Parts: sequence; structure tokens; C-alpha cells
Amino acid sequence: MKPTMVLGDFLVAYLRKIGVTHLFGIPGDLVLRLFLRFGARRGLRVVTLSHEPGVGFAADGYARATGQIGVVCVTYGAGGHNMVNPVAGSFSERVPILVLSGGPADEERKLGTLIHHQAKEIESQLRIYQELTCAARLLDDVRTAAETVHEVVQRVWREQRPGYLEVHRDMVERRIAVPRELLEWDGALHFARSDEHNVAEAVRDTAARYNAARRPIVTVGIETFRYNLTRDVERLAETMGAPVATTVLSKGAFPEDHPQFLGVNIGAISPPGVLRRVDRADLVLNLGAMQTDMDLGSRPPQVTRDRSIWAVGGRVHVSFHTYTDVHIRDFVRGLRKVRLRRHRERVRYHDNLPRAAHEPADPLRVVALLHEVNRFLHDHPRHIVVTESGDMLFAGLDVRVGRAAGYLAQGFYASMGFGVPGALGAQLGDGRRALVLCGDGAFQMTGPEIAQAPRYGLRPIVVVINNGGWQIFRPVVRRTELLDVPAWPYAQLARAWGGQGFRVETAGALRAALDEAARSTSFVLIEACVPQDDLSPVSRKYIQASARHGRWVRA
Ligand SMILES: Cc1ncc(C[n+]2csc(CCOP(=O)(O)OP(=O)(O)O)c2C)c(N)n1
Ligand SMILES: [Mg+2]
Repeated sequence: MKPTMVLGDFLVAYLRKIGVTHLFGIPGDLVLRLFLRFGARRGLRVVTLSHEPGVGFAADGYARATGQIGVVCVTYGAGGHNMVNPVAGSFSERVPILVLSGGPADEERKLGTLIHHQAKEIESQLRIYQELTCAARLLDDVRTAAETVHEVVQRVWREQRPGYLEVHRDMVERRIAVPRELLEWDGALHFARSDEHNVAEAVRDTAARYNAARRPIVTVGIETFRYNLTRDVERLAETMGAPVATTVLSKGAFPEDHPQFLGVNIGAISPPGVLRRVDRADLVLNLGAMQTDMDLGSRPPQVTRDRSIWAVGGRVHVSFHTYTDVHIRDFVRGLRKVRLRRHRERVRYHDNLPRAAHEPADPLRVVALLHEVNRFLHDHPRHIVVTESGDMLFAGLDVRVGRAAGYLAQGFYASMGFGVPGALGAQLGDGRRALVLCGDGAFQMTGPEIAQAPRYGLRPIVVVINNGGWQIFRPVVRRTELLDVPAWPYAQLARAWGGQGFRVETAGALRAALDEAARSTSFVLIEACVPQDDLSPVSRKYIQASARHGRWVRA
């Protein structure tokens, strides 16, 4: 960085300084100059995909897998608006993304005509992003541009939510002043600080209640993962010796082969063993879990407030009182320093799968598919599992990921289309091979982005569960033809796009295809055919529970 710089070069230098290596984007005339600066030599590794939603999901998957900020660059209007859904998902699920958009030059705006890609007003896109980010700013002043960038990025990091910067095309080559503090800054971003006194008291209060409890359990939420606390939480849990559950959104944030791991808590539709243990708990210590309908299985919380301690969003709620300005990092680290009673409960892992009872020649069903995936992961643990909205979002909760494996899903925002591009981004950032479980309907949204994999040397394994449509709704829809999607020749397409393709109809053939995939040097697509009315155990429970409460009526 230098005291005065061209804005475009400053952005590249700034992003490099904070450790960003990749930029995901699609160019357009209103962003081309900026885009080309990023792609210049000594710039960033530019990753382009076919469609902005794919780009956004890839940046999100990259950020989830690496814990770094995912950066996207889009053109104004058509590009920016196409990016809205992935960014909304990143906002909901606390993923740090920085969106850079182009825009029309000053003199174009002065023409008084409408400008191509414009929707309502020139400022409309900025306003849309103000709604979807923790900070959204237009860089239109050379005197303050550098500080504005820094402010937005610091917010993104502190809040682990998306931010937005709009750079109109006549600004890219303007010279800006870079303040001394930024020139001397080491590039380290910091999380929010807590109030020490509040932390101390929240920790004391928590420890006293915890030490008095006889049957406590710990719930590990997504904030612990986003704020890089996985190790601390593991050590803390080991000191406590209590069972540990994760939520739908935080699955994978605690190693599933850990002896204290109980399973995924999905509220009322949890595996019976999890449900029983949570019901018996006289204290639930909730570390960083947001309260969502998905995590609670669409029912009110099982554990009443007087039996819970809930640390999330910079606050710790102990029974009916609240400590403010207590960040999850300081809270967890504070707990690690105090004396906590050690429980020696023997914990058993629970999932929702009936015992494997399939023969290799049996027609493939979802339960057998999950057993085969678990078998594969047991033999090949170094994978990141990515599950896609639809039955696989619920089915995936029964995939057991151990210490080496990661697990990524939009467990709350649940947008279809995340799976394949999210996996590409995750693999680019993390290096481990991704294993994607994706429905046929969802694959038809963004799955063709898999054609980009060979260009980037990526070789995920994508299992497309072909049940002939949007079948998660089948139990509650009478006119089932409304759920049909066309039959694509998935395996053939995969071959045409430079990968390997298989179509399997039996459990044995799936096993063989997965084993073949393990050896493959390209990406692999396995079309796994299952009956139209076959759903995973969790989806069945979810639909039954929702139907009982009148949310899903048969229509
Ligand atoms: C972007 C988006 N559009 C619509 C939905 C609603 N939705 C949830 S699951 C689903 C069907 C998914 O179909 P498929 O991928 O084949 O999975 P299946 O239900 O068959 O398991 C739909 C349409 C959604 N979650 N996201
Ligand atoms: Mg389907």
C-alpha cells in the first residue's frame, strides 16, 4: 500500500493484506475495470462460474470452509440482483462475505436517461443490500474511500455477516488517499471485545449453576464455529464430561467421533436417544446456537429457560437474566479458566437410521444410501460433506462426519442451489475433496456449475438422488405431477462435462460407484435412483410433525 493509490489497486492491496486469495465473480461493462484489476498479475485468483447464484454460493462455501472472508465481484443490476439470494443466505447463517459491485459513472447518471441494468433508481441496489448486509456503502469520495472499505470489512469480520461495497466505474482509476493507520496496519482483523466485568460475572454465574447441576448437557451452535472456537469448545467439553449435541445448522462444529458426542438435536424430532437425554437434562449450556424453527423441529424449546444458559449474539442469558457485551469467545475462554465439576457420563451417539438391512442387489432406498455414504466416509474420512436443500438436508443429519470431515449445509436458510457451487468453493479453499448429496430438483438449479470443476482442478463427488422431482412435498400433495422435474441424463452430462458419470439403481452398485469415485482423478457424478415416495427418516418425522401442527396440509 502507498499513501495515494488508484482505488482499484487499493482494493486489491487491501484484500491481499487481510489474507484474501480468491475472488469469485462474473464481469459486466459496469464493473469491468474493477474486475480486471482483481485479475491483474499480483492480483487475486479469479474464479468465474456460469451464473451469479453459483458464484455467491461458491464464495459462501469458501468462507464456511476456510473461516476467511469470501469475496464476490458482480456487475451492477443484473449481476447484483442475481446475487441477492446467496447473500441473504450468508446473512441468515452468519457467513462473512464481501460483495463488490460496479455501477454507472457520474456522467452517465447526469444524462438523465435510464441506464441499462437499472431497476427502480440508481440507488435501489444499494438499498437492497443495506437490508441484506451488516454494512453497505457506496465508494464515491476519494478522501474517505479507504477508511470506508476498512470500516465495512471490519464489520463483516466482527459480525460474521456479509458486507457490500459499490464502486461506480468512473471511481476505479481515481486516486485516493490511504491514511497512515492503514499503511502501518498489519492486516489483522479482530473480533468484538467484551465487557470484562460482565464476562467474569456471566462465567461465575454459569459455573455455579453448572456445578450444581446433576445432568447437564452442552449444545454447540454455529457461532462457536464461525468464531473459530472449535478446539476451545472441545477442551471445555472434555473438562465438563457432559454429553454434547449440535444443532441442524451447526452439525460438524463438534467432531462426531468424539466419545461425548450425543448427536444432532432437532428438538421434538430428534433421534429418540437424544430426545430422552435432553428431556432429562436439568441444565442445558447452549454455546452459540441461534434459536431457529429448524433447530427446534418446528416446536417450542424442549428445555425451559430456567434450566438453560444461552450464549449467543454477544449476550449470555442465564435463566431469566441477561449479561450484555459478552462475546462467545470470551465466554468460552472464561469458562475454560474456572473450576467446573467433572461429570463422567458414558455417552452414546444416536442417529435416526434403522440398522442396515439391505442386500447389494436390493433396489436402492434412501436409508441404504445413507448407510453406504457412512461406510464410504468411514473408509475415506478426508472429505467435506455438503448437503443440499430437499430431503438430503434432513437425510444428511444422519451422515456421520468424524474429526477429519467437515460438514456444510444451509441448515436454516435452506436455499436450493447451494450444494454444488458451495462444494466447489469449499474445496477450492480447504483442499479436501467434497462429497455432495443433492436432489435432482436442486441439481437442476445450479448443478451444471460442476462443468467448471475441471478448469479449477476440482474433483468433487456429487451424488444426485433421482426421485423424479421435488418429492419432499409428495406426502402432502395430491396432484403429484406438479412436483415433476424432467429426466436429465445426469451421468451422460457428467461425462460430456469432463467428469465420470454413473447411474446406479441398487445399493451394491452405489457402493461400487463410490469406491470407483475414490480412485477417480476427475469429478464424479453418481445418479442414485430411488423410489419417488421414499424419504429419509428425518424428513418423514418433520413432515408428520408439521402436518400434526397444521402447517403442511394435504392439498
Ligand atoms: C431456491 C429455493 N426454491 C424453492 C425451495 C423450496 N423447496 C424446498 S425442497 C424443494 C424440492 C427439492 O427437490 P429435490 O432437489 O429433487 O429434492 P427432493 O425433495 O426430491 O428430496 C423445493 C422446491 C427452496 N428451498 N429453495
Ligand atoms: Mg428430487
